[in-house]
Amino acid sequence: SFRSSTSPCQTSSRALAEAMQRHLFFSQAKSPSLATRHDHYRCLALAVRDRLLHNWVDTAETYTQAQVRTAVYLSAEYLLGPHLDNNLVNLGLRQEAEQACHELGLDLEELIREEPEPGLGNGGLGRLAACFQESMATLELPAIGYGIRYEFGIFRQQITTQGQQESTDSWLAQGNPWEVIRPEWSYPVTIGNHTVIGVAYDTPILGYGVRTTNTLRLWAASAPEALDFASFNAGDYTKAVLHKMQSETLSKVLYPNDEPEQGKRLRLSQQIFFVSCSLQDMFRILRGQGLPAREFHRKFAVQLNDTHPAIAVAELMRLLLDEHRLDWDTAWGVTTASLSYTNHTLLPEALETWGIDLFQQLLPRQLEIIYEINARFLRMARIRYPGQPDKLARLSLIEEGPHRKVRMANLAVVGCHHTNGVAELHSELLRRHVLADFAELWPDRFTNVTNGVTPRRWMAVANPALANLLDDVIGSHWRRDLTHLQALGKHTGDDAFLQRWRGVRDASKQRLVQHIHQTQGILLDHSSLFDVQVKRIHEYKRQHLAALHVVERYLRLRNGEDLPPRTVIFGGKAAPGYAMAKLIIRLIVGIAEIVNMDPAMAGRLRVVFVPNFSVSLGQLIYPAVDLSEQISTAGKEASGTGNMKMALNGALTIGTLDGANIEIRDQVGADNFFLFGHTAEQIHEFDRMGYHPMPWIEKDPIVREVIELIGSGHFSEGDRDLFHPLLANLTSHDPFKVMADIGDYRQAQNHVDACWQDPSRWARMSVANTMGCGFFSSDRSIQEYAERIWKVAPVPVEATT
Ligand code: 26Q
Repeated sequence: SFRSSTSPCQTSSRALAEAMQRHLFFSQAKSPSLATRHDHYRCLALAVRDRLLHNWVDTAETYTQAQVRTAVYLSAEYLLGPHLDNNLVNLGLRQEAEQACHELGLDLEELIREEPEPGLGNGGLGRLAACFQESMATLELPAIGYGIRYEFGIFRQQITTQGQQESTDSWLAQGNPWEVIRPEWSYPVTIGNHTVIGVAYDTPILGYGVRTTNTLRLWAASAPEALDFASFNAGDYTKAVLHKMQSETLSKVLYPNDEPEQGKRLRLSQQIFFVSCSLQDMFRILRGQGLPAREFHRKFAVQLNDTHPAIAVAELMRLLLDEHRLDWDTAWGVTTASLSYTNHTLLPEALETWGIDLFQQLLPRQLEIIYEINARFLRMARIRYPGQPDKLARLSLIEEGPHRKVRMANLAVVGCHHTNGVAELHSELLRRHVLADFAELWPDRFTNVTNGVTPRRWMAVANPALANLLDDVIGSHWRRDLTHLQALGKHTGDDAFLQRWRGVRDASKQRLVQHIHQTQGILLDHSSLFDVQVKRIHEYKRQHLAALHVVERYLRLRNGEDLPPRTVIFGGKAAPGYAMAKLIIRLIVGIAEIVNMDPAMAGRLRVVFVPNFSVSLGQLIYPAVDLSEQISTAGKEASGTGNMKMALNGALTIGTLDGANIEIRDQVGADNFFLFGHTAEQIHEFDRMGYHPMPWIEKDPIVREVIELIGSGHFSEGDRDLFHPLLANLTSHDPFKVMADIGDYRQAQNHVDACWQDPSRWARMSVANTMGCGFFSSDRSIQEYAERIWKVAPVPVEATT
């Protein structure tokens, strides 16, 4: 049968090549002479898909038969990145695919680059969700991820002299071989006086070296009726299709902001849309197992990825009360026993709220339920805190005032059994500041789970040369248990090993040099220090601090100082409505233009802004980083995960005591980390006492010169006004305290230069970074969630089909 012909044991390069040829005819309907590179990519993708279907079907069958407790991840974003290479690695088919392509006269790497990446996320939060899916599968945990199948993902970024230009990301334009539509699983969601239908699209999530293949189920919005026939028959064709268009708008596009915008009706609609579909699907699964609604919490542990799905608290209550007829107390017990919440931010302005009016319009029944939850909660709190109306006002799910609002974080904490932060410092600050009143009320609900990243994508796929070296030196177990990296400790004194290490790193840098040369026409020197900051552009991440330092190096070099050659690489998207972030991009581009043109900078300093930073570009860039810039104002970056990806691949970090930087420094050793800057506590103290940049500037002649040069129009074709808003901010009220940290940053950078001058010392520090990063596997994070929060255990998948 066709099944035995694709069973794993018969998978060989020959069979894979034949399968590709079959798909060219039967799926692409083409002869070889007409086939495009994209056709060949699709043929390989489909051939690989054929080979994972057994595992996928067996996994679903195993979970159904065993009636297992299941982890459910609810996230509005999944920044998956391309599937092909990752799936080949996780299936153990990478070499066969290379050979098969070779036999067909194709280049595997070229085909891998053909895949448009599903950019269904903004940055860290979305990428974390993707790493977590892969780790849950690798750990053989029964799990489902639910989200939205955005037709357009995060916008494509082009960089011109004008700065960032956005265009739409049509990732589905050429079809998607990795998804399966499930029209039989679709659910109605009523929003205001409209009902839309959510249709399931499933994507397989492969564990590494195991049969487990979990499902990521994304909802696409469709209209209950394609046409309003009354309008159609009356000749009003526009009106006839209006409702269909309005419905489909729901899953049309990802919001490109990584902070909430006020009152966007469509965004709230997206949230209830995917949350309601997901919960209805869970009840369908529950029913399929013959379990009653009141057992929901026994079957499912549901993790809320930030407050974007926090409406689940009210929607689950609504379904239990109205559809499944449970009484309030039972329903509340089920809800709070099912849900748990991860917070990803410390910026108070980034806490999500929704105006009562909008809520009332779109979700009147859910609002009624929120009022009832709040009334019962405050009744309890009033007994605990008699005569403390201020405290009760802070705890309330409703923000009072002229425009009353629902506070989604408060709703999440009240409706969940656990709330966690994503790094030690972040969790501590949640308990002490952002959610202090709740932490006092329910100390046991608060916990930390430090983020992690998957070593499969971020080492095995992104850095195969390093993976090979590790296999030779410490064996291959690190892919499943990253703590094995500790074993590198025995080799730090081995010169032959250090030579190979440097060879691997140099090859990665050359690969990046080639890419930047081909795409931007800039030729970089791979032997220079690669100093990299890639992440969303945000004032709190302080790309402008790094930019000011570049200008300082430019001045010092022009003054004849001898500094070791550096290549400074920036990348990242700015939210389209975030003017200051866009101005920071213009500053970097302006600096790059002047520096790269100046003959005096040749061989000493280069500045590059890599456009359209993405998962694929991350895979290319992270292995090539010598110096990882993690320079956020202390107390502002919840965790960071790019910091982990770079250190894991052998970069040294220059960083503040913020987010997971602190834990990275603890793990790799303070001697192998370039620390600078004020602590979160000191920054907090600035805010309490009043922060004034001028005294810092007055005692720092270099920074004055830098600011004057930028203000003179040197980097803006003589335009003295362009950067004024940025400079005015830095010199007056700057909430991110750039001037307070820039002196210490300079000293740390000088120390970087000194260490770089000693290549074997740098190599040993690099090894120490990789070696110490075993803790930052997302497998470890997921194990903590599974054991401490979800109480979900592994279930190995049997071959059943
Ligand atoms: C909310 C409402 C309306 C529109 C947009 C949003 C929105 C969307 C995305 C708000 C926030 C985000 C993304 C936040 C994010 O990526 N946070 C990062 O999460 C990482 C994973 O935990 C951390 O490592 C980073 O420190 C944190 O910034």
